[in-house]
Amino acid sequence: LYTEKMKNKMFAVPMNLGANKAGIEFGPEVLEEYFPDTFGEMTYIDIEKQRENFNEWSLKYKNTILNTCEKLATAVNEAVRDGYRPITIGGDHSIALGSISGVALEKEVGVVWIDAHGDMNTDETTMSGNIHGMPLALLQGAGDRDLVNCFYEGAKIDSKNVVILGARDLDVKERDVIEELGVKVIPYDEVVHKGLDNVLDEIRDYLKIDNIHISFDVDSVDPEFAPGVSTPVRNGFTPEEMFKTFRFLFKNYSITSVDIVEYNPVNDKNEKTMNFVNDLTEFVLNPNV
Ligand code: 6HN
Ligand code: MN
Ligand code: MN
Ligand code: MN
Repeated sequence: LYTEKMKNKMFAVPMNLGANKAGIEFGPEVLEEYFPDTFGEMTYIDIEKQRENFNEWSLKYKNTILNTCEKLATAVNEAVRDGYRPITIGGDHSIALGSISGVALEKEVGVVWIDAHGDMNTDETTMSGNIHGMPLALLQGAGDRDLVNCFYEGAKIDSKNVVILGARDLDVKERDVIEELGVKVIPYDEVVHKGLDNVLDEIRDYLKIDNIHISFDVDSVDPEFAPGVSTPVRNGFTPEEMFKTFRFLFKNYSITSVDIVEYNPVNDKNEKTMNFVNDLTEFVLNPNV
């Protein structure tokens, strides 16, 4: 086991403005209600709606998202300095701008972004204006200046230390941003063709950095197993593949911090997604690899 046993500290961010869809904001409280043993000790980051909330079409709710991400970054940063592994439960994926900024001030981290999407739009390429489609670009310094400068000025992660795993729905202009920055993308299709074991070995050869932040978007998993998301895309990971991926990452890297985002209880079926998110979080809290 590479990752030392670390104490965990959990944060809950009931944000839905980055997805501009109802339901995701209930994720943390539903998890806490059903699984108090796993989620009973989360520190909630509250979302104060800013007066000029709806800024402009291409950056919906920018002020509120930025403000929330800065609060989350401050809390996460303090946890890292105190020797904890921060686990952030979403909420939509815009909050990764905060969690990763908080970690990155203390430690140089690489990022494994597990997602059906790339989340690498900028305000110039976005077709939705939804900020949850942008955090990975922002963290590399691409996009709106105010958001790029969240918590502290400039880029938080180096593009060569980033892997997007499981993508199968990239926007056309988003692909250009990915290419310009030179981010490695392993589409889910490639996982199927090469086999997960080979793909994981490839990640180990590619990411030459010890500290890794895992940003896990529940929509990376196939909607058959995890329908409770806001932007489902077919042909995704099985839960077994995801456990294997997490086990591999915890075994081979020092996992500084984890996000688990985009769970939307309103869209769930037979509590499948809720149970999966609980099982995965249990692993993260106590990684027996
Ligand atoms: N997520 N690429 C689309 C957009 O609106 O920019 C979808 C983004 C989804 C973001 O799932 O975290
Ligand atoms: Mn995402
Ligand atoms: Mn996604
Ligand atoms: Mn194919």
